[in-house]
Amino acid sequence: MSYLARKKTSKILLLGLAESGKSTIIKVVIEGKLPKKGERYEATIDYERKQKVIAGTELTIFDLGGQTAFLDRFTGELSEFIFSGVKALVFVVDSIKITDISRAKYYLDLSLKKLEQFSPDAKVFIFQHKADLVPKNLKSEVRKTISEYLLQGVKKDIKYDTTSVFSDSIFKAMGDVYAEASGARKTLRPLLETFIRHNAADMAQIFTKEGAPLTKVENISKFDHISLSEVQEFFDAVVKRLAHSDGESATTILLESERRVFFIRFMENGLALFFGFPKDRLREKNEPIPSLYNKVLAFSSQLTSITEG
Ligand SMILES: Nc1nc2c(ncn2[C@@H]2O[C@H](COP(=O)(O)OP(=O)(O)O)[C@@H](O)[C@H]2O)c(=O)[nH]1
Ligand SMILES: [Mg+2]
Repeated sequence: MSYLARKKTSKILLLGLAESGKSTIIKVVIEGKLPKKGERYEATIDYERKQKVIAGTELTIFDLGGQTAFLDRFTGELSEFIFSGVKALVFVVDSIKITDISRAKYYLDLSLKKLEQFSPDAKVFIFQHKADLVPKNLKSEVRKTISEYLLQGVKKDIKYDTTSVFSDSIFKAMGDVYAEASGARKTLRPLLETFIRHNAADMAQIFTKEGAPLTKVENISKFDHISLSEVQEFFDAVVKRLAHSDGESATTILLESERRVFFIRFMENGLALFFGFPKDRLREKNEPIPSLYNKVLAFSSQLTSITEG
């Protein structure tokens, strides 16, 4: 069997009206660029394809141009080509351009119909995007209004997220899409759980190197129980690493806060491992940092060999 025949591939569609934010999401989450405020808008002509390998699966992300003429082609003459073999569809809507909402709903419904026809098992996500532009006191009302409108008459189970490229919401939401489309949730999570069980980690996550989380482990990959300054340190380190990235070699970063030791390991395969160990538990277990370091390295190579298969 040839290498090509063996490689797992998977298709993700990113759809939505023009200027809803699709190309920006790709730039930030897939290409790892920092988002800029007030960037000039450049329309995507027809569609663009981006490739990304996650946990051994090659994902192809289609950024479909949002102009009416393109949308009509995607949902019309090209629909079989576009909607066949899809693992996940992400429909992006603007949180504040409420005048466009009925046109968005029209294309959402049409897309769902085509998806039902050509890829009935695909997962569907709605990103209510540019959530940073909604005033805080209106956030829940806007979410309720837009989600109820968009989901009217929809039978398919849809994951609804409010997102913005100016917070980690877009990374979380895209991480979910990756995990779903690549099957990473099933392969990575048990490994991570085993590691946690055998070691004193109380924080653990596997990210793409741009920062999209791929796993969910109860009580441990939810970062809401640690202080903001600790998370900040982590993300600063990721950003610094990206700035100096040659994209080739693996590196490990060790950070310490008052209460925890953190390891961040960037692997050659484009994933990043993140662990937090509480210092009091390390002392209890008599676990010195060099031995912890070796365990993280061993886990990393185990992960590499599994996701390259
Ligand atoms: N405030 C804000 N603006 C965004 C966000 N995402 C994208 N934009 C802006 O929205 C405009 C359209 O984005 P673009 O990605 O080109 O839209 P597309 O037509 O769907 O590909 C650009 O000016 C972006 O800078 C976001 O999360 N918040
Ligand atoms: Mg675009």
